[in-house]
Amino acid sequence: MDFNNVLLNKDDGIALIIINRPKALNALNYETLKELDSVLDIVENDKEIKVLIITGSGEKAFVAGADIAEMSNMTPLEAKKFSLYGQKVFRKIEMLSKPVIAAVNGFALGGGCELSMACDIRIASKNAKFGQPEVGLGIIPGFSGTQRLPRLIGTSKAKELIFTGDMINSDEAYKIGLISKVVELSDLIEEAKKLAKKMMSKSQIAISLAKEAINKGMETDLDTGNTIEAEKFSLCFTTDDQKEGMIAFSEKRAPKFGK
Ligand code: CO8
Repeated sequence: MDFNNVLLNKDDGIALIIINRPKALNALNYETLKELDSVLDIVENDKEIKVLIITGSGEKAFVAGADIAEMSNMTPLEAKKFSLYGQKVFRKIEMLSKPVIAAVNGFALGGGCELSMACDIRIASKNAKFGQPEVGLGIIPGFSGTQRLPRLIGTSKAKELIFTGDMINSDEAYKIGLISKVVELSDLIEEAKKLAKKMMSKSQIAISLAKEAINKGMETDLDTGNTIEAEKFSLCFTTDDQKEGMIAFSEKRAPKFGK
């Protein structure tokens, strides 16, 4: 399938999605969101793909937000539909059965910051900038930024960022726990792939179950979260990976998962 604004590369079990509208700093218009939606289905259904990396094209932007030109004349109903659609696509990323790494290579603003937050892990280049500048446009974050940012960094800092529209650099983003690593731009994709490969040496089923337990647990109370964890834990014992992992340990050899 050919897409206008999204590229999909696949190599050695790792899929790389590149948001590719460099002239608009990779801003998300409706077409790009739709393409991302379709590409995510391809990634989900491709058994060879174990880990997904999402980045932006060029050296300036990851994604500079939702497309302001496209939004400027929306009716309230159209705005609601656009917001709900973006939320749905980002939720698909969050619920993907495979781990997703955001490799943030520049501006991650508004919808771009929200896209990165839907990913499981964020690493960023030194030139990256994060922010939710929507209040400066007379709107609020609409692709789950009001929901995920406070969950990730706490309400005080999230409100400060959303109410001021301030941009922060990757060192600051690292300090507040929004991202887990800062690297040179030239090393960004290699670093993301290194992380992906480390995960690929482990049990993919176990990672997928851990992802579900974490995601669902973060959305509920501790007791319900613990029940979810116990269920997923028990499910591990129905898999060949659990047997292989434990036998390999006792035989003092590396496990061979996914047989
Ligand atoms: N939408 C559309 N076009 C954009 C966007 C954007 N978000 N960001 C940049 N562009 C375009 C510019 O218009 C410009 O196009 P042109 O060359 O045709 O004039 C081109 O990209 C290059 O941008 P600049 O010349 O502005 O580059 P600078 O280096 O001077 O500045 C910035 C870079 C600081 C990133 C600047 O472009 C900027 O502030 N961009 C907008 C950032 C922003 O406000 N993002 C939030 C948008 S709102 C949002 O994301 C809400 C999400 C939820 C939506 C819910 C639906 C209702």
